[in-house]
Amino acid sequence: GLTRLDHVGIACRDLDAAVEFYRSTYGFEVEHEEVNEEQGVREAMLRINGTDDGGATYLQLLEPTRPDSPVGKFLERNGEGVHHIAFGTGDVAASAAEVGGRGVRVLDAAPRRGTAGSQIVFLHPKDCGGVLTELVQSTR
Ligand code: CMX
Ligand code: CO
Repeated sequence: GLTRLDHVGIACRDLDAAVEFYRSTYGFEVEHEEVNEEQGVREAMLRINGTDDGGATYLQLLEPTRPDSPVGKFLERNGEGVHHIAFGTGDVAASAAEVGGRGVRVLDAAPRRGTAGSQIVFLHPKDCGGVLTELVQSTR
C-alpha cells in the first residue's frame, strides 16, 4: 500500500534561487541534488521529516533541462508553482497495478528511474482530480 507522502514537486525556473528561498525562509537543507535527463529535470531534494516506515518526506524542487519537458511545458503554461505530489510505496509495480485496476491511467508502462535510484510511475492528472500524482518506491 501507499505508506507516506514522499514529496511535493515544485516547478521553478532557477533551482539555485529556489533552494536559497527554502533555506533562508524555513531552514530546509538540500539532502540530494541530481540531473535526470530522462525526466528532463535538474532537481534538489529537501528533507522535511522522517516517517513511520523508515522513509522520509521531501520537497522536490524541479528546474527543466529543456523547454519541451513536462516541467518546461508546465512553466510555460502556468509559471512557477506546485507541479505534482508523490506517495511512497514498498512495491511500485504492485501499487501501479492496483491503482490502474481502479480505472486511473498509469502513464508509465513500467517503472522508470527517479531520484537517487528510486522507481517511479506517474498517474494522469485528469484521472486524479487535476493533480499529477507520482508513486515512488524509494531506496533511501
Ligand atoms: N498538473 C495538473 N495538470 C496538468 C499538469 C500538472 N503537472 N501537467 C499538465 N496538466 C494538464 C494540462 O493542463 C492539460 O489540461 P487541459 O487539457 O485541461 O488543458 C492536460 O493535463 C493535458 O495536457 P498536455 O498538454 O497533453 O500535457 P503535457 O504534454 O504537458 O503532459 C503529462 C502532461 C502529465 C502527461 C506530462 O507532464 C507527464 O507525462 N508527466 C510525468 C513526468 C513528469 O512530470 N516528470 C517530471 C518530474 C520528475 C520527478 O518527479 O522525478
Ligand atoms: Co517527483
